[in-house]
Parts: sequence; C-alpha cells; structure tokens
Amino acid sequence: MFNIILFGPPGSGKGTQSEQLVAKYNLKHLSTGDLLRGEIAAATPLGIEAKKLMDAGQLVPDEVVVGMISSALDANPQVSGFLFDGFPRTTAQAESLDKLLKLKGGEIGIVLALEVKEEELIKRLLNRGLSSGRSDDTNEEVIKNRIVEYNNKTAAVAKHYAAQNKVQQIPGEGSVEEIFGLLSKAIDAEISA
Ligand code: B4P
Repeated sequence: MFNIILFGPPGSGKGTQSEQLVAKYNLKHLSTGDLLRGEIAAATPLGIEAKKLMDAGQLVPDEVVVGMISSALDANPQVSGFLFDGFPRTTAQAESLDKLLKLKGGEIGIVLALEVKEEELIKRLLNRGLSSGRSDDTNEEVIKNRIVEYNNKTAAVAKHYAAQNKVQQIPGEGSVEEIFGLLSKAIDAEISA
C-alpha cells in the first residue's frame, strides 16, 4: 500500500492535481473538503454544523474529520493506496492518521507540499468563486481567514512529517501539467527507492 498526502494552503492546487494523480497511480482519493461538502449537500446534522465553520473560513473539529477518514479507510479495504487531499490539517489529525494507518499495517509514503504565494492563492480562489458556487470562495475576508488558519494550525503538519523525512516541497505555480509532472517525478522516485 502506497499512501500519499497532498499538502498545501487553500488554493494551492490540491484538488486539481488529485484528480490526475489518483488516475495515474490507481489510488483512492480522500478529500475531507469533498466529504464535508457531501454532508452539507445532504443536509445532515454534521453538514449543518460544518457549513457554519467552513463559511467563516475556520477548520472543522478534529474528531469530526478523523471520524470521516476512519470510516472511509474501513470502507475501502482492498485499495492499493490512498491519496489524502486536505487532510491532515492539524498535528492532532496527523497523529490520528498515523495511528489509523498503522492499525492497517500501512503508513504515509510521501507528503507532497505545494508552494504558492499568498497573492496567487487569493486570486485563484476568488476566480473559482465566480463559478463554483462555493460560498467560502466568494469573500476575500473568508479566504484570508482560511490562509490564517493554515499558517496557525496546518503548517505544523509539514513539520510533523519532516521529522519522519517524508516531505518534498513542490513549486505550485506554473501550468497544471507542469506541476503534475513534478509531482509524478517525486512519487516515481519514492516508489522506486
Ligand atoms: P478544501 O476543500 O480542502 O479546499 P481548499 O483548501 O480550498 O483547496 P482545494 O483543493 O479545493 O483547491 P485547489 O487548490 O485545487 O477545504 C475547504 C474547507 O473545508 C476548509 O476551509 C475547512 O473549513 C474544511 N476542511 C476540509 N478539510 C478539513 C480538515 N481536515 N480539518 C478541518 N477542516 C477541514 O484549487 C483552487 C483553484 O485554483 C481552482 O479554481 C483551480 O482551478 C485553480 N488552480 C489549481 N491549480 C492551478 C494552477 N497551476 N494555475 C492556476 N490555477 C490553478
């Protein structure tokens, strides 16, 4: 089992690159953002609570997202690996993920950290907000809050995995194809190491 974390600030291209990566490497895509938006669309109690936080640019509580990921791991016992997109977003989530994978005899193989300037992140998200219908992409203040949450709580996740020697920084500015090429090269090198 080869498991990948695609890491980076909001708007760094995680969702965009995930689609191509899961197809190329035959991985199961687990995006906590997508799972939460599914709960919102189904108007579940979890979704109704999560929407308030997401619309304010805040993170959803750790136990909620860890519970969703734990269920998704259990529901996919036969896959050749997972691509985690937007998870883990706190050190506590990273510690929980490591434990959950260990119980299944697995671990994280590589953490690919996309690097994009803040100005470009805001531009991309506002641009997506014009067409996506995502309420967290239309307001610049909310986007800035998401970046603050990233700097305060999520950046530490890279340190957690750097201590395990698993992080590779990838330039996240350029064409989608160029960045996909860089990500693929890093994965191929790790798989054949
Ligand atoms: P997510 O759904 O993870 O959304 P995101 O961080 O905004 O990134 P996304 O992957 O969607 O965007 P991408 O960079 O691909 O999270 C949304 C919210 O859910 C969070 O704020 C939080 O409240 C909650 N949440 C999710 N997971 C959580 C967790 N684990 N714990 C707690 N809360 C959690 O793309 C952005 C735009 O850039 C797109 O329009 C794309 O077309 C464009 N783009 C991509 N690559 C480009 C390139 N190379 N050049 C130009 N544009 C590009």
